[in-house]
Amino acid sequence: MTTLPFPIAEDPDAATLERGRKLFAGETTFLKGVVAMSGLPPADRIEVCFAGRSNVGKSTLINALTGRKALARASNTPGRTQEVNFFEAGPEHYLVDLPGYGYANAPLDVVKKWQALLKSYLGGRQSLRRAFVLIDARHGIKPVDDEIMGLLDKAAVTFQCVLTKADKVKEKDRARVLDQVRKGLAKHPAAFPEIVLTSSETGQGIPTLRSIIATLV
Ligand SMILES: Nc1nc2c(ncn2[C@@H]2O[C@H](COP(=O)(O)OP(=O)(O)OP(=O)(O)O)[C@@H](O)[C@H]2O)c(=O)[nH]1
Ligand SMILES: [Mg+2]
Repeated sequence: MTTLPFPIAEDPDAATLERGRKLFAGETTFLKGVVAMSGLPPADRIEVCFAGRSNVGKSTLINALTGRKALARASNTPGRTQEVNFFEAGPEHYLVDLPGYGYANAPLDVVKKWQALLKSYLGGRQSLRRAFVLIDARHGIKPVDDEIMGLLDKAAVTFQCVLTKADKVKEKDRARVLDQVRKGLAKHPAAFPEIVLTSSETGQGIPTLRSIIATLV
């Protein structure tokens, strides 16, 4: 049997699941929203961030991980998250909700400002252990995603692809999109060799993602 490149992450063992559960069982609190690199908190925790196109489900995923309905502001209006938002999960972890990219309808100067911040954050944050790059499971990797992945390659930031909205994928599209995503990831040296398939709606993949975050060192 040949192993597929970029397999979907398997369910963690019971002990690892428990570490993930524990990390997110405590309170997660909003620390601050940052609009410039100078506002970043000290880089003294294990930090993970959630990047992706506008509306892909970054804020909703943070809410699902933390079990809070409205910790991170999610909305149907693309461009909802406009700052780099820091959340404290336990005493050692930061979760970072990023502004979406690839949203064309916001005023250009505003978009330019977020994008510049997004890029300097992704390229220049020492304590960033892993970037989760969220991809809509219905649509696959778009050119803007590929651009961000290229930036992460250059910055040598390991990134892991998280497919979102798995509950919305039609069975007939699933294999095709996965294939497209795997081929796209194969071009990126910074891509972590496992994909996480998630749905914030059904909870699919959420315990796995919690465990992945909890076991980063
Ligand atoms: N069905 C379904 N809908 C989802 C899922 N995740 C997010 N959504 C919906 O997608 C929309 C956008 O979600 P957000 O979490 O605000 O997206 P975002 O990536 O934070 O968007 P920006 O902040 O604009 O970059 C909302 O209407 C969510 O309810 C999911 O797993 N399943
Ligand atoms: Mg958001």
